Amino acid sequence: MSDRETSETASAVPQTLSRQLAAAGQTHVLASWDRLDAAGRARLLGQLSLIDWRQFSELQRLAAQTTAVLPPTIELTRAVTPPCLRLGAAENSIPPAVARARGEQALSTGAVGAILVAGGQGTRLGCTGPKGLYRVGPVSQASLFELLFGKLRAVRRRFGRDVPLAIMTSSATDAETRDFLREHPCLGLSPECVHVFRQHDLPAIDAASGRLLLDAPDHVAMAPDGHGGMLTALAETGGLDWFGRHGVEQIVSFQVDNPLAMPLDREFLGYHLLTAAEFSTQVVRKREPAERVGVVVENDGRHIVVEYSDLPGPLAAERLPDGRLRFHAGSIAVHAFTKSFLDRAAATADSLPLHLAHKSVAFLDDAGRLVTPRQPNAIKFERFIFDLMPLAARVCVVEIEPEQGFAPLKNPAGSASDAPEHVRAALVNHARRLLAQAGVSVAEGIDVELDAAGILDETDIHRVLSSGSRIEKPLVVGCDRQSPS
Ligand code: UD2
Repeated sequence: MSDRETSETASAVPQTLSRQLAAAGQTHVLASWDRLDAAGRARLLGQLSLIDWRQFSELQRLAAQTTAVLPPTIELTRAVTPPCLRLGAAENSIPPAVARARGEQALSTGAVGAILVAGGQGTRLGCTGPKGLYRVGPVSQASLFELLFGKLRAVRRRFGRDVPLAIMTSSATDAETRDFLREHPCLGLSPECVHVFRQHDLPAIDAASGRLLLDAPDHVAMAPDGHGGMLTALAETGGLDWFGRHGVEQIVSFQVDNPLAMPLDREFLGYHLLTAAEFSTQVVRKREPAERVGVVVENDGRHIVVEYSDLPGPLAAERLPDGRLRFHAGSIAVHAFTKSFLDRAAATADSLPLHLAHKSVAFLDDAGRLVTPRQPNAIKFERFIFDLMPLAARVCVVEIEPEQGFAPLKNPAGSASDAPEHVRAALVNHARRLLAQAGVSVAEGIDVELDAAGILDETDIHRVLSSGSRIEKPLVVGCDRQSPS
């Protein structure tokens, strides 16, 4: 439906759409049409016009399947955990110093770009706006966005080249993210090196009837199409060409909820480049079956990530004779791709499989009352970017320690794991460890934080604090010479 058609239709449903709704058996979404005002009609039409009606019957077919998820595309019983390089490990086939030098070269020639996925709804955390605005800096109270953008600024300061950043938003986060970046101009990144793009939504489908659900008279229940939506959305908004114009050859991607993420780690980039991988990924050792991380597995040279919700319980719990979990390469969703691989993948982005999740979705009943079901009543659909892994000619898996680069913010305060207090503690511990390596001691019980934009590594710490100094009060260790006590 064209814009013109939409704007002319405050009073009537366009014929094309009427036909599509009738063919799909979804005319019930117009039940309140006669009672809607012009704004409500425009809102509903706007949403309906974004639904891909050719794809809809496929969504219904999938929703009717008895399994909640698609079966993994690999024979798991014969799969193994692939060999991993370990960050900083002397026994790696490529010496860490060599990898690091290669990564530095890539950063200093401006060949690396980044994608930050920030379209999730933060439902578990219980936040309504974009998660990126959540303030988690233990001393600075900086938001996730500030902490993560800071890392790119630190790289620019060291290597003199911008890292072009594409940020993926969704219907749930787009407006507020854009407002925030306008009010705080790109958080110090060069505006021409920031590309904000929005992923698509997919409708939720009533599990029993296969029908669309309305959660308001003028609103269909829909949800972002998963971080795999980045490929289509990036290509559609010219993002891949934009990276190309900036001279980007390698693209890292990372999630907004992990302030310790180190997608631009030089050694990681070096392994990615020196192994000529099309897809590299960081993992942490998964220790308990219930940890909510996908696992990287390999079978006959093919790598895939099996999401935690897709891994059968007995397989998740299986252990090797040495006590490690059989599937222990826990994905933390920090990836590196060659740009040419993403270009190739974008041409067939629709072929990323749809993952299904049974969710509880509020809906209007036949009497127009809003019902919030306690049990899952609907199917939601998502695509995952890591499903590109089996398409890559070569994959490189790099294990890091969680203390170095994984502190996800998922749950509200007071939860057993991944809550704000755990993330803050992880940031403090990280700062303490790096400060100790730089010969700076910190008094017991004192919170310290490394300024994300100011401190890339030990060298930067020495620019502001000399070895042998001691921190006696809460401090954000930053770029200016500081008084520690
Ligand atoms: C994700 C991974 C899991 C593990 C874990 C580490 C998936 C499917 N699972 O689990 O294997 O790596 O993270 O923390 O990736 N997002 C979007 N658009 C969407 C959906 C999500 O941008 O439509 C973003 C979201 O903002 C967040 C990230 O993707 O940054 C992860 O989403 P999640 O919180 O739903 O994934 P989670 O924690 O179940």
